[in-house]
Amino acid sequence: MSAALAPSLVDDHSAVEPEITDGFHLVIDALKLNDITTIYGVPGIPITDLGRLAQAAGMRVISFRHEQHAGNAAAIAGFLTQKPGICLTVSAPGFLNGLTALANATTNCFPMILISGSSEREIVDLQQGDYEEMDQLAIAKPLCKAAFRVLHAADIGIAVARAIRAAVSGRPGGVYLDLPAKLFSQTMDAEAGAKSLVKVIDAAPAQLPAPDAVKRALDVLRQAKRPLIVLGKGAAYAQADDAIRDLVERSGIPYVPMSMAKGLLPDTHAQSAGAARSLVLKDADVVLLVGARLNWLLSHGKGKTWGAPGSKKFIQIDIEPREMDSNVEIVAPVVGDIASCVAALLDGMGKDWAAPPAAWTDAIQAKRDENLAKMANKLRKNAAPMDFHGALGALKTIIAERPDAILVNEGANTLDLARGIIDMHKPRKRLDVGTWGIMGIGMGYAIAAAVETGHPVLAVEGDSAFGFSGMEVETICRYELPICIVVFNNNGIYRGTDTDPTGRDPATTVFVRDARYDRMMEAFGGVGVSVTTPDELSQAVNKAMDSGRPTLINAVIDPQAGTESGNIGSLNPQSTVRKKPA
Ligand code: ADP
Ligand code: TPW
Ligand code: MG
Repeated sequence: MSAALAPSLVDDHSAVEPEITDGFHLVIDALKLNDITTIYGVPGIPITDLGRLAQAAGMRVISFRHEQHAGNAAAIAGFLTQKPGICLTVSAPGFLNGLTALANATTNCFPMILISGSSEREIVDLQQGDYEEMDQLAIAKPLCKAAFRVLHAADIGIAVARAIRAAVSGRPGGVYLDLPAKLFSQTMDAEAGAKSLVKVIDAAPAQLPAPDAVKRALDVLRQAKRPLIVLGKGAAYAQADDAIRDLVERSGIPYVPMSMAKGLLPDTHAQSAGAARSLVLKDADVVLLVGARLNWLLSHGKGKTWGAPGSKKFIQIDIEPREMDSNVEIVAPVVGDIASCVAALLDGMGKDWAAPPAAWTDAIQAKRDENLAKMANKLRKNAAPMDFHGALGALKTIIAERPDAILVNEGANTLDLARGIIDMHKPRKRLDVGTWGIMGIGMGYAIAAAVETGHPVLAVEGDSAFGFSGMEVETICRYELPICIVVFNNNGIYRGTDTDPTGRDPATTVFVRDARYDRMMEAFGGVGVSVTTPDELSQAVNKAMDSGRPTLINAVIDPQAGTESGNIGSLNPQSTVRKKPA
């Protein structure tokens, strides 16, 4: 070797030193490769650097104040986009905080992935008392669709791919991905690492219904004298909006939307039987369910709600075969994805489909007009303090004028009355407590709705409901999100008038009287307003939505106006025995 070559040999040696990657980078690369661009979470050991590096890699990382709200954000991001929303948490306590959201997502059929750091496997498994020790995989398993743990950096690619596919294929739901601390700093050759990543092809493949099933369904539907279509949030999720509109309009069949399917067709549509719901559920002879389960929200398909026993035939479109016959007999199950099923029905209907008998559609029209007229007067009341109807009348107008705004809604009276009063005009614009009737989704859903869509968000919140996620107003201010929160402040849960019979403490259902929730928003630099009339409310909301600034409006509602448990008082057991106060 000549002396002149020696130095360059040394240089070459450093140039060929293999490039390395590690667990942190592989997780981020795997998500990005699959077009996942946003993470919702709370930092801490062992995932602090993961969030930091993800942000540096151009991902949006939204840091919350509590994991449950980050998890709810991920879940509703999944509903809105058909891509699994990602929630990132620390081990044990952070994981458990996120788990409620994962279970809620699974219950609601929303795709999400909870990625949680976990503690040292060897110590956890021997129960030797590690920092934040917990067997998280075992705990997550019964509460989600699938749960995976990754021990080797080389498996990160395949694990992320499996998690994505599990979340969005078939019936969507929550997936848990357990990443022990040691995994993140494991290194491997960068090229081998890149090759280990997997891009998921066709994550939610079309599932075509069998031709026989489609024919059977059309035969039943054709015989109907009083047909009805029920649209559920599965239909909203499916993003088959045009096909669903065609099905409704070409069949001429009246339809009822479940709460998160409102706006799939505008609530003002001539065929909407939403305002005659009791009548149509009771009197219909054939009911076509599209992405709606016959669970408690539809009285399990039986009982008084559904009229005389045996008076109904159900046709059901759902991607989950086991949903069929879950509560009552389904005479025509159509198993497949909604887009494919609805397209097949449209195909089979042909050009000569006869509209339902006028006796049926006229009766519905009459009932609907009667109910809407009864409601209209109540909505115009401009009194102080407001009742729910007066306040919601103002918000109904605002949503009609701003149909792109997303409405988030939770509470009891605040929920049930808003659902009935506020018409929705576009698909996937109403996000609410869903299948569990869970309180606490408000700020998480509002934040993700703003982040994912860029549209303004109006969150209509009972004062109790708001309290479950209220601290996230800081998150809203920090990210300067266009969210206007209206707290319906009636001093409590259902009503603000209960008292402790012994006179010792506040009653269990009441809060600090005349609280000023608006000041919570001001504390973080947002806009706070307190209003007492529908006119003031209307002005304040319009101003907030024009400006796009984080705003909280404390809407003073008559504490006597609500009813216990809102619309579902019948599910609320009450003792008939009342002993004398101690
Ligand atoms: P709602 O509460 O609005 O009545 P549910 O959550 O009870 O609605 O029902 C939603 C249903 O939609 C679930 O049974 C789910 O399996 C189904 N579903 C979700 N996505 C699809 C899809 N793309 N195609 C077919 N069915 C779907
Ligand atoms: C996680 C039980 C149902 S509705 C509600 C509670 C606590 C609050 C109702 O009061 P709010 O509404 O929001 O002020 P309003 O207009 O009637 O006064 N914990 C969870 N979920 C549920 N559903 C509850 C408790 C509940
Ligand atoms: Mg209240």
